[in-house]
Amino acid sequence: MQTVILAAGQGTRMRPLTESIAKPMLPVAGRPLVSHTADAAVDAGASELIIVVGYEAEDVREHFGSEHRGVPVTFTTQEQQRGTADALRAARSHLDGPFAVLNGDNLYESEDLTALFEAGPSIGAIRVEDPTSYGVLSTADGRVADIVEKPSDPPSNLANAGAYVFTAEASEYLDVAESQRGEYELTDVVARTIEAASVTPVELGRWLDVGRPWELLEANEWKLDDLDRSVRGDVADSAEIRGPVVVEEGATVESGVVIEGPALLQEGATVGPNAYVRGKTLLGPETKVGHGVEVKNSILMAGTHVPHLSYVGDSVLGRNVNFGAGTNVANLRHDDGPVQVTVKGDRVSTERRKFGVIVGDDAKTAINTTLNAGVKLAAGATTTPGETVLRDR
Ligand code: TTP
Repeated sequence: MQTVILAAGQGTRMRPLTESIAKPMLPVAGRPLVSHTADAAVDAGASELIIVVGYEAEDVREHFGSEHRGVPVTFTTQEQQRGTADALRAARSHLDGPFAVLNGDNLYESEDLTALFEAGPSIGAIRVEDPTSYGVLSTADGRVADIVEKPSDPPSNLANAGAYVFTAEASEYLDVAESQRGEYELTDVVARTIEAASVTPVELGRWLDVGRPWELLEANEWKLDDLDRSVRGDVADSAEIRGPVVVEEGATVESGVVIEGPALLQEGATVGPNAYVRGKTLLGPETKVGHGVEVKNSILMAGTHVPHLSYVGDSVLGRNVNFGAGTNVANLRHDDGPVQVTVKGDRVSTERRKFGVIVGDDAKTAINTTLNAGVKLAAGATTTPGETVLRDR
């Protein structure tokens, strides 16, 4: 089945990490987020991947080239990011039968997509405790009757998981009216499909929508769990590697280091001497974790250095970040409440007891900087020696 992957969005809720990179290209367990989405589609039997690109498109094109694991890849461009139905319109001329649509920033299990593809026309749904912030499916006689956006009185616990199989005719329904928030929405195309055809709800076992920075951390936690131990880099005799740790060729682990898996050290990463890397950590290409540094449950993107005497917990550090000696991250509130982050001007709960900081590309902290839980540093931001950063900058 032809599978359209929507990957054109600007990822504004993910700022500053998406300042100069498309959200689907952010690293999850060492590979772009969207490559995990594409894997699940290929494993479920996609015959062609049609990837809609727009914002920072070049990296996406370059990453995939003309095929993904033997399946042909076609690119199409959405010139302006005017909504998900508009994105699908950019793919219309390539469609020639029933087709699947996936969000390029969502993680799926391949078994779930297999079931979705087999049941088409179909909608993937995830069972959630509180569906009031989702599109919620109402069903009748085992078919989808309606999808209600953010209902105060939800008709079910089945939330729309942004995975669909459409009928061939649905490509004629894409010229929907502009929604109240000024976008052309895929849910309006879904509504017309539900009216015209019998659409099956398919409950997914696991799903993650990666919209905000802590969800990138969750994605990394999920996909690092799938790693098998493999140590091909240069590891000092006195270093201890515990559990499912991948040390890629070209990565270096120096003396006195302890690494507890799951963890992935990519090519050119250097750890130690005397450093402690704890579970669910991704150290991207050419990263450095130096002497007396502890890193836990974090993503360090390519070229980022934390060279001396620091603690980094539950955090996402963009590309080419440098932490001055003694920079420490708070990742727990003393009232034990969930850490909050400002997303597009609103304070939002991460629903995580432990969450550290989000740091944009090229930011640099001075020595002995303290970063409070939930703080965001913009791309290129700096701090002064001994500074305590309590608010975003
Ligand atoms: P969203 O997550 O709603 O949008 P976004 O990715 O731009 O992020 P933000 O809201 O933080 O700005 O989009 C869902 C999926 O659809 C996602 O994979 C991106 C894709 N998309 C497009 O391809 N084109 C668009 O115009 C929009 C709005 C989204």
